[in-house]
Order: sequence, then structure tokens, then C-alpha cells
Amino acid sequence: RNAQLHPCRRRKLSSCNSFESVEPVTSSSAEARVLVINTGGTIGMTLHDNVLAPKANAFVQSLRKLPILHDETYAQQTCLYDYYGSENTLVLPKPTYHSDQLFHGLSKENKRIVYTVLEYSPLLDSSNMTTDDWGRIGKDIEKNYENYDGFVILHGTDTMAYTASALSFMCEHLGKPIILTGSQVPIYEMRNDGRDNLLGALLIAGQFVIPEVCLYFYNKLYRGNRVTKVDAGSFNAFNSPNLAPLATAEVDITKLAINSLAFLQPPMEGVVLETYGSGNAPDNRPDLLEELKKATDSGVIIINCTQCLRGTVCTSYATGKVLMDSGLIAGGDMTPEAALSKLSYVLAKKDVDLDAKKKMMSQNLRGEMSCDLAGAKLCLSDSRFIQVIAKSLSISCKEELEAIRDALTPPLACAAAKIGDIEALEALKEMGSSLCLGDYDGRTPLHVAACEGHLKVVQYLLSHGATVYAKDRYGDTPLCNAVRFRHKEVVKLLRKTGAHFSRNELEEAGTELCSLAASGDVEGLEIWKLAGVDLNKRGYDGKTAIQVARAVGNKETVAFLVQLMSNKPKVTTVF
Ligand code: ASN
Repeated sequence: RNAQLHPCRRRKLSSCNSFESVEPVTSSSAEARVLVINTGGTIGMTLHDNVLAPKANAFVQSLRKLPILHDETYAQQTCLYDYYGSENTLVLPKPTYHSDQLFHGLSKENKRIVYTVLEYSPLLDSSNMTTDDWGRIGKDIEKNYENYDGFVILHGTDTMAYTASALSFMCEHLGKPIILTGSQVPIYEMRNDGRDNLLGALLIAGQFVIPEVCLYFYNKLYRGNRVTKVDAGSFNAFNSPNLAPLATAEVDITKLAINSLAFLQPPMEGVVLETYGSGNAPDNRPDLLEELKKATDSGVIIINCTQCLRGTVCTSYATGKVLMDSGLIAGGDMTPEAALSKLSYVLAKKDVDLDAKKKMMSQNLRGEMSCDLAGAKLCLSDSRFIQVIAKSLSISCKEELEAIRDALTPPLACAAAKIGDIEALEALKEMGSSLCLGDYDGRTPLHVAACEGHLKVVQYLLSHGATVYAKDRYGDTPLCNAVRFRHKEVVKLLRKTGAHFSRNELEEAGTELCSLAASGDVEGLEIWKLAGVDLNKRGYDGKTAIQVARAVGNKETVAFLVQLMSNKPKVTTVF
């Protein structure tokens, strides 16, 4: 019976009185772990002197009393509090139906969701949030990244779209879902939207592979940097005007009086300008345009965003072209929230020069703006390579050309990655192909470059959106490949970019370490350590690598392991 139990909790169970009645959990992967960061907002507010304000240290207690958000019986049976050493860890009830029914095609498995609530102090009304608070959330996610399958951020709705946008830029190479949610009515009220929003966000964060910063509200999952708050009095508070929800559980230029343009002076480094229609402003105001031009010439980055909820900034009108001629950067169909937080993110990059910053602002970094399709098609039909193939197949229509591109470019990019040809990768990217796509075996260019040990190619791919979390059809990530082929520098870079072994892979690692120790393979041991594996991990028979090396009398390996471990390696904690 013990062997069937959640391995992580076996240790503690011997001291747990209710051992006999424990519900067996067949493997550690039967539970998903989610970290809930509670920053405040209406969801946890109560009335004081007739106004709503956050209430500290009350949220978890009230969740515990809600059967839809906590299964106390399961918690007692599996010694949940005892194991996690805190009362802030709760568990959702077992779903009565597969949550795939809610969100088609995205589900991994139907898992129990164990969630830990980290409550900030003080809890904030989101109108009081600052960029420091964005930073704090980002750092807490980073600190806890490897120990959780997903993250839920509880946040006030007023500035939720800003924080979601900011996190989307801050979290480079994200491989797990970060879901912001909150509510319009406190969870303590009889009729409220907080319970459903929290439950939905937890299910998505624990069950689905959506490596993005998202916002979940009123049964819809949105890309975080696409939303804007549109309604202060409805449960349906958010809208994503230019991008459909990722999942469904179904002109007045800001009255720029010339004297107010003082804000364009130093130390101002960037401005988001909200303009009419498709990015237009009066072209009969040379005084205004001159001030804007002076500012952009002196290095201020000014982003032109439309006031309209839907549509994109373009230069179809003379009144729009004058702004571009003044050095403004077209913000496409970005929301002002996304534009502002993207600008903060880009301006904070110390090692990037002004031109590169401007380029970043005009490019799509995290799906926050739609790509210029007209431009992409031009690239596509410009591509000689695709033209030759299209001609030989007698294809001329754009859709078929695109289909050829999408079918052909992943294996071509993999071939380029194999021989370390960055120029070819660049050409494929220029053609409008994504360098993140896998071939027929799900092998991405990053997998191939990691196998070959092409550090420069790995660097290039990572800086062009390749994800370290891609799995091929055998379940291998680029990190597994780099470890197998022993490319130390690639392993280090992938680790720095957030790659880590999954809990299941780490469970197998002990046995692998023992077999390397038995054969005296010190190079192999070192690479596993670089990949973040704890060298004290036990093999299938309970022995550690050092015990095995001692048992076979391999003094060199013992000495090597002692030295490796004395470096106080960064140990990955597995819950
Ligand atoms: N004022 C609240 C906040 O943004 C609004 C809410 O959460 N519904 O914190």
C-alpha cells in the first residue's frame, strides 16, 4: 500500500494517524501544483466604513470552508498540511467530469490540483500597484518556478491588464501558465464571481500546457497582453478587442495643448500616445508635430496607439503619416496597457541600444500585436526557394504557398541547425517561418542544435523565440538532448534560460547517477549536476551515486563526487 502512495508523502505518513484511511494516489504525476499569489483586489475585500478595502489573513480561511475550492477530507487523508508544513496549501476536489469538456483539446490529464496561497502584505487595491509590485510578482514566480506546474495571480481588476502585460514581457522563455484573475464582487458575498474565476484559473494553471501570461475572467481565457477592462459594473469586465479568447468555457488626440508637451522633456524616455482611428492626429498643427519630432530626435521612444478598441495603426491617411514622419513608432493593434508595460520592459534593457529598442517596440514579442500579414505575404512570394517549389508543383495561390512554407520550413530549419548555419535560419525567419515549429517527430531546431552542441545557434534560436520546453515525440526536451550528448555550455545556457528536468525525469535521475558512478563516468556525473540534478538523489534501490562508487571501490569517482558536492551545487527541490 505504501508503495502506491504519493511518493512525496510516504516519508511523513508513518507519523500520520489516519494512515489506514489514506486515499492512494498512484503516482506523483496524479497531482498538479499551483502557486497562487494573492496581491489583493476586490476578490478578497470587505466593507469598512461603507467602502471596500482588502482584508489581510482571511482569504485562505474562507477558501477552506468552500467545498468547491477545497477538499478537507482528501487533505486530512493525505496529510496535506503535515507534508507542506503550512495551512496555506489547499486541494481542489476531484473533478466529477473531465475538465477537457471545459476547454477542448488543451488538457494534459485530469489531475488533483494542490495549491499554495502566498499572500502579499499589504494586500493592495490594484490602483495602488506600482512597477515595483510587478517586479515583486515576477521575482516570486522566478523563485518558485521549478516547484510548480502553474501560477495564479489574484489581482484587482482596475490595473490587471497592465500587470498581465508587464508580466508577459518580464517572463522571458516562459514554459508554464501564469493566469491572472480576480473578481468584481468579493468572494465573501453570497453572489460573487470570485469563486468561478479562481476555480477556472486554478484548473487551467494546473491542467493545461499554455506557456503564456493569461487573464481568466467570466469563463474566458485571454492572452494577458491583449485585454483591457471595459466594464466596471459587470461580471464580464474584460475584452480582448483584437484577438479572440485563447479558450472559452464557451478621436480626440489627448487634447495635447502645446504647453502640456513639457512631458516630452528629459528625463522622459518613452511615451505612449493614444491617437484617433488608425493612428491619426491633426496634420494642421505643425507646432505639435515639431515638438514630437524634437523629442524622437533626442531619443524619446513614442508609440502611436489607437484610441479605438478594435483595429490597427497604419499610414493610410495623411493625418497618420505625419506622425510616423515625426519619428513615432506604430503600435499596431496593441492595447495601451500592453504598449505601456512593453515600453517599460524595453527601456529597462541596459544592454540594448536605442535602435534595437525601437525595433523591439515595433515587433511582436509575446503575441501582444498581430503580425503585419501583408508584409509576411510579400516575404513569402519574394522567397525564391518557395517560388521554385511552387512552380514545379504548379501552385500559385497564396494559401497553398503558405501551406508549402509551413510544411517545408521546420525540417529545413532543423537541417540548418544541424550544420550550425545561422544565415539559413535567418533567411527562413525572413520568409515568415517560425523557428519554433517541430518537424514530423516534433524535433525543433533547438533540439537539433542542442544535440550538436552548436552554442551560437542555441543562443540565436533562444533570442528568436524558441522555447526550451518543446518536447519531441519521445518526450525529450532540448535539455535532455544536450545532457545526452554532453554539451556542457549548451546545458548551462538552457538552464539559464529556465530549462529544467520535470519531476518525473528527476525521479529517474537517481538511477542514472548510480549507473554513471558504477562505471566511473565522471564527465557524465558532472553534466547531470550542471543540468540541476541533486547528486544525492537515490537510485531505484535506495543507494546514492557516492555509495555506489564506494561499493565498487572507485576512489577517483568518490573524490570527484565529494568535490562536486562540496561546491554547494544549486539543488533542485522536488515536492
Ligand atoms: N478597485 C478594485 C481593484 O482593482 C477593483 C476590482 O478588483 N474589481 O483592486
